[in-house]
Amino acid sequence: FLSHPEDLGIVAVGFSGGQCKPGVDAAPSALIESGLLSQLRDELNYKLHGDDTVHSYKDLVPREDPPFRNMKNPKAVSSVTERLCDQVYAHAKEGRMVLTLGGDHSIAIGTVAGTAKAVRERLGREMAVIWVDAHADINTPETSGSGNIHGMPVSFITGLSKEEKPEYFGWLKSDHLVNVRKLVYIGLRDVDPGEKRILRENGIKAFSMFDIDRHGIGRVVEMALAHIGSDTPIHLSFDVDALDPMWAPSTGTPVRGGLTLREGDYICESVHLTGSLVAVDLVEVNPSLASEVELGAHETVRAGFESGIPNSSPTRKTRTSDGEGKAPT
Ligand code: 4U7
Ligand code: MN
Ligand code: MN
Ligand code: MN
Repeated sequence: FLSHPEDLGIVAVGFSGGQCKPGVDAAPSALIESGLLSQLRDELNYKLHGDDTVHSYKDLVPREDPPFRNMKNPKAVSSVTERLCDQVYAHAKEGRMVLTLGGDHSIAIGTVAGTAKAVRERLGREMAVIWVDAHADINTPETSGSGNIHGMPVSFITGLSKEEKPEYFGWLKSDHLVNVRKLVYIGLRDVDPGEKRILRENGIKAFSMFDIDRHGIGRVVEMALAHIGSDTPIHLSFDVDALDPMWAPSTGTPVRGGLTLREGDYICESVHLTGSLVAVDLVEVNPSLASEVELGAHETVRAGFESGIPNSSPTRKTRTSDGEGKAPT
C-alpha cells in the first residue's frame, strides 16, 4: 500500500495533555537522543522525511481550558490532534509509512484520523487498527472515571464518541474514522467496566494477556491478522505499557503481567511482514518516571525501538552492529 516503502515520515509529538503526569512529552527527544532516527536511517536504510524537531504545539494550548463533558484539557487535546492529523495525513498521502513518537496516547486521535483519511483517498479503502496496550482506551467522556483523554482515543476514532463543537473534536469527520470491525486489541489486562460493556456491545475483537497465555503470541497475532483480513492497510498503535513493567517501567500507567520484550517485538515484526503496515505510533514512554528502578527510563526508551522496528524487508540490510536483529524467517 506504500508507493515509497523506503520512505518514512517522522512526527515527534512532545505532548502530555491527555493525562496528568508530566514527562511523557520528553519521550521523543529521549528516543531521538538514544539514536532511534540514526538507526532507522543508517542501519535500516530508510529515507526520513520531516524535520528532526520535536513539536510541542505550545501555540495550540489555551490558557483557559476547563473540563468539558468530563474531559480534562479538552481544547488543547482537540487542537493538537487536529494539527497532528494534518501532519500525518501529509506524509501518508505521499504513500510514505508514518512513524509518530508520542506523547501520551491521546495523540492517536490525530494519527489514526490522518492515516484513515489518506488511505481512503489514496487507495479507496478502509484501514484497520491494531491497538497494542494494557488498556482499551475506549472510554467515552461519560464512561471515563479519570477524565483523562488518553483513555478515550479509540472511542473518538471509531465514532463511538461524538461531538459537534469543532474545538472539542468536532473537526473529526466520517472520513477520519475507523470501523469497529477493523479494530483489534492485543495485550489487554486493565479494562474498565464501562469499556468492557462497549467492547461487548460492539463485538470488538480483543486478545487479552489471558489469550496470549492460552494460545501463545504467534497464534494470537495470526488470529488478529485473520480478523482484519489480508489486503487491508494497517495502522499499529503501540502503547509501551503493553510491555510488562519489567521491560518498560517508565510509563504513566504501568500494569503488571504484560508482554515480554520479545512478544512486543514479535507483534511489530509480524505486522510489518504482512506488507500492509502504513503507520506506527509509539506512545506513553515517560523517561522521568524512573525513580524506583535506576535504569528504568533508559530501559524503557531502549524497549521503544532497539528491536521494535523490525528489519524484515528483503530490501534492507540486516543489522550488524551486534550480530542481532536479523530478519525473522
Ligand atoms: B493509556 C483508565 F481508569 N482506563 O480511562 C482511564 F484505568 O493510553 C486508564 O492506555 C487509561 O495509557 C490508560 O483513565 C490510558 C483508568
Ligand atoms: Mn495503556
Ligand atoms: Mn494507551
Ligand atoms: Mn499509559
